[in-house]
This record gives sequence, C-alpha cells and structure tokens, in this order.
Amino acid sequence: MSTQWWKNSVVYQVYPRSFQDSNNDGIGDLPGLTQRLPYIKKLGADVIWLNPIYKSPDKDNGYDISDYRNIQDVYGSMADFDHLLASAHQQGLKLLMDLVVNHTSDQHDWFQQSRQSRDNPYADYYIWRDPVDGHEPNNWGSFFSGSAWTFEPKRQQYYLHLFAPGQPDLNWENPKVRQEVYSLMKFWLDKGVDGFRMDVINLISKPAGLPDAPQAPNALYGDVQAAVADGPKLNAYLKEMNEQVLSHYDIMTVGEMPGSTPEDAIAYTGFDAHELNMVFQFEHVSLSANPDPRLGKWNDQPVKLVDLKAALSRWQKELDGHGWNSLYWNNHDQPRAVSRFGNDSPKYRELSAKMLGTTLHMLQGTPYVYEGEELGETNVHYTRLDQYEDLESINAYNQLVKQEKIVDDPTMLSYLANISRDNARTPMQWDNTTNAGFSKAQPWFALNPNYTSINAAAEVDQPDSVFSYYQRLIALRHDSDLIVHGTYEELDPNDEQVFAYRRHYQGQTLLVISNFTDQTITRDYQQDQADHRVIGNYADDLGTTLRPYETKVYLFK
Ligand code: ISL
Ligand code: CA
Repeated sequence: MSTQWWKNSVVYQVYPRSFQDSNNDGIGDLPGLTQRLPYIKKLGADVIWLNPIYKSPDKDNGYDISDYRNIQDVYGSMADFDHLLASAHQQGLKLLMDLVVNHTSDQHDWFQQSRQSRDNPYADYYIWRDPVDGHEPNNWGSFFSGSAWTFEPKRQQYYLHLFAPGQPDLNWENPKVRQEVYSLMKFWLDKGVDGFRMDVINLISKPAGLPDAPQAPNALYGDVQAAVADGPKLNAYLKEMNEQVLSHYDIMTVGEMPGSTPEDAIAYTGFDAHELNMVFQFEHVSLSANPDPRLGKWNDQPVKLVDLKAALSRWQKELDGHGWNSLYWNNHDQPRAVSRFGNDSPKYRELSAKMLGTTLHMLQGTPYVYEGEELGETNVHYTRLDQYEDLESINAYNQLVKQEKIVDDPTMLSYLANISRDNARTPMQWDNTTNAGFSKAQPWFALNPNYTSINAAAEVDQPDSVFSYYQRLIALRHDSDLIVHGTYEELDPNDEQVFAYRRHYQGQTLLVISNFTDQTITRDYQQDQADHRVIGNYADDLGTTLRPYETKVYLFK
C-alpha cells in the first residue's frame, strides 16, 4: 500500500523542547511548532520528524515514556497535537512520530506493576533476572554509563536497562508486549500521522540466554551494543510489525540502528524485506571513536576525509537497487555538522555549511535536515561541566574522570565540547532579540551566544544565506530524477582534500566536487565540458580551481 513518497522527500527534524516556546515557560511546545510550520514549508521540506512528545518524566528528554497515548504537559494537549497535525497536512507537510519501544520509563504503569511481584499480569513485560552469586546477571554496561542492570528489592531481581535505570527494556519475547506496541502504533496512525522514526529498533531482540558481552581489558563493563544489536528475532519482529501494522498504511518508516552495516540495512529495509523503509546508520558519525575502547565515542579528533568518503560511498554503492539510504550529518544526538565536518570560524562557516549541504543532498537517499542546520548553527563550545544538561554527557564525565580516572578534567571537557549531544540541543536561533525569539522567559537550556549574528531572521530573505542555499538544494531534488534515483560513482577515494562523485541516470551525469579544506587547490574532472553548473557556493566559477570549502555541481548531458 506504500506509494514510496519518501523517496523524493526531504525531512526536517524538530527537537520540540528547543524549537519554539509559545507560552513563555522557557520550553518549546506544540503550539510553538504549529506557528513555525510556514518556516519549514518555506525551506521546502516535505516531512517533519518530531522527537518524542509523549508523557515522560524527561530523564532523557522524552526518550523515557510513561504514557504513549498522551502528550507531555509542557508540550501542550492532545487538542494541540491534533491542531498541529491538521495544520501540517493543510500546508502539505507530513509528520513522523518518534517511536520509542525498546524501553519505557520506569514510571510507565506497566513497569510500576511489573516491579511489584514475580506473578502479576505485567510481570513479564520487562526483562527480569535473578542475581548470580549476589550480583548482576551479566557484564552488560549501559549506554549511559554504569551497569545495565538495577536491583528491585520487591522482586529480589534485577531488571535490564540498556540506557538509564529510568528506561527499563521491554520484553519483546512476550507476545502481549508486541500487541501493546502495535496497538499504540495504530492509535497514532489512525490519527493520521505519516510514519515513525523508530528509536534503537535494532536493540529490541536480546540474544538467547543473555551471555556476557565482549569486554575490553580494564573496562568496567562489556560492550552492550556488540552483544545486543541485530538480535536473533529482530527480522521476525519487524516482519510481524509490518504485517500487522505498517503495511496497512501509506507511511514512511526509518529505524535507528546503531552499529548496522549495509548488509543489515538490506536485511531489515531492503525493497524485498517487507519490514521498514530505511535505517539511520552510524558509520559516518562514529569514525573518530577513541582508540581506547573504554572511552567509546568520547574524543576530540577531527574525522579524516578519506574515512568519511569510504563510509558514505560504501552505503551508496551497497544499497543502490536494494534499499534506500537516510542521509544525515547531525541530529539531536550528534554535534553540529558545520563544527564537526566543516569549519565554524566566522570566515568559513557559511561556505563550509553550504559545502556540506551540497555533498549530502546530491547523494542517493532521503536527506534529513536537523533544526538550525539550515542556518549553519554551530556547536556551543562549553568549557565547564555545569553547563551541560544531557545525562549521557554528565554520566560519562563522572564515570571516566571521577570514578575510573581514565582521563583528566580538561581532556574530558574537550571531548564533551567536541561530541556531546548538548551541542545540538541549544534553542533554535530565530532572531537577534531576547532569547533569540525562542521564548520570552529564561530558556530551559542556555542559548548559543552567537544567536545575535546567526539566526533565521537574518537569513530567510537573504539570497546568499545558508538558508537560501538549502532551499535551492531541496528544490533541486524535487525537480530531478537524476538526484533522486541516479547511481553513485565514487571518485578518487584516497584524495584527502576533495570529496568528488558522479551520479548517473538515463544518459545524464551529475558531477559533485567539494573542497573540504581552507586551501585553494585545483582538480580537473573535465568540468569545462559540462552543460552547466547547477549550484555552487561561490558566485563565479573558476573551472578547475577550488577555493576554500568550494563546492560545485555540474550537469553533463
Ligand atoms: O549515540 C550513541 C552511539 O554513538 C548511543 O548513545 C546510542 O546508540 C544512541 O544515543 C541512541 O539514541 C536514541 O536512543 C536513546 C536516546 O537517548 C537518544 O536521544 C535516541 O536518539 C535512548 O532512547
Ligand atoms: Ca512552552
């Protein structure tokens, strides 16, 4: 029943807490988003992915849900949601919800019941195990530091939480749990939402017997992602979900799958798989991982262009004809694209933001724009721990600096400044008035002080802005089957300065050349023989010369 509209769509991600506050309590909300729909429409996006807005104690900003069928008070009411959805649809925008069903909040009624005893109707809704020799049942560590197990005195058992203790994992082995999930999905789909982004969906099937995970020397815990990702029943669960729910609606689905390979993506989202439409893979955002496995994602190293190209090229080539890519540089869990892959100094920020946008949007797949990316928003460059809010960042600091003493304070602060999720979570920069036009009250989380110069008001009607450039990138995709469907040809994978590729479709070729450095260099891809330059981030074109962060796209007929 799918019409595959997602293949020529561009998605705009809204982190509701930080998008627009309408009632001046300092927290973004649904009426605020509704007011700003014309902005998203003006950019040209087709679909909005909304991070979780359900009832939640907000230990992990909504990724700990206590009631799947109601709206978190600070975001508004169900009437506000219905109004948002109707307004979006009226304006030709679709709306994707975040589906967080690997775990719930510990405040969810199912867990409140489950924890009471070993024999209540909800006893098997979560993953409970007896202690082994008086301690945790295995060596799994949580993604948010510490053990993945917490002891419940009432049951004299441990429950599993791959994330925080307030995020107990649901037991997908229990058919009742699966039916609960399908039922809540139908609740939202029957309201008319246009699909789901599925949170860590490749973690829902745990390995039989919950064996210990591989553990690095001197590490406190085993690597839970290696132990749990792409578990034995994942295919079966997703097929069942597709059969019982997804296939009955004309929707779009994207599964967040940390650690997945192109082979996994084809297995779960391939055109013949009858499961999901696409995955969020993590390869290109995990390249600078710390060589010390105990430090995992925490590092302050720039990514090597050769590695970045290899990762993206592999996904382009392997999925072509078999599955569909999700294209993203950043989201609410990743630092800002221009700071991470470009250059956020005043001199090169706009040029490099446009260069990155071009490099990504000319690939095959569905592009995702994270709020503020279209303005070239930057990392916040915090220098003190008390400026951070995110539990992943704070827990990691406490474990690595205070408890394990593997890194010192300045080093960890430099890791956080480089890669903390909080970089993406500062409030949206609308204008240069008080609190960037986000709220009249003190925002829940400090603004990036550069909002006085980097903001939407300064960019929307300015033809040279990053915003206007993103508008053109999105419009190009809407007009071009070559950009949507063309096959990918990798060029010069060992070039350490330039990311170049071609796309081919029905006798036409698109050539994309991006200079990732602040140097002027030359590269000859016979661009002089092109029909014309389709887009570029410098006004004129100097042929084989590539100025700092220059990007250009040519059409060959
Ligand atoms: O970022 C990670 C690996 O690089 C991991 O922490 C993890 O895979 C990732 O954070 C998963 O993210 C999703 O689920 C989390 C939530 O906190 C994130 O915001 C969400 O995107 C738990 O629900
Ligand atoms: Ca509010």
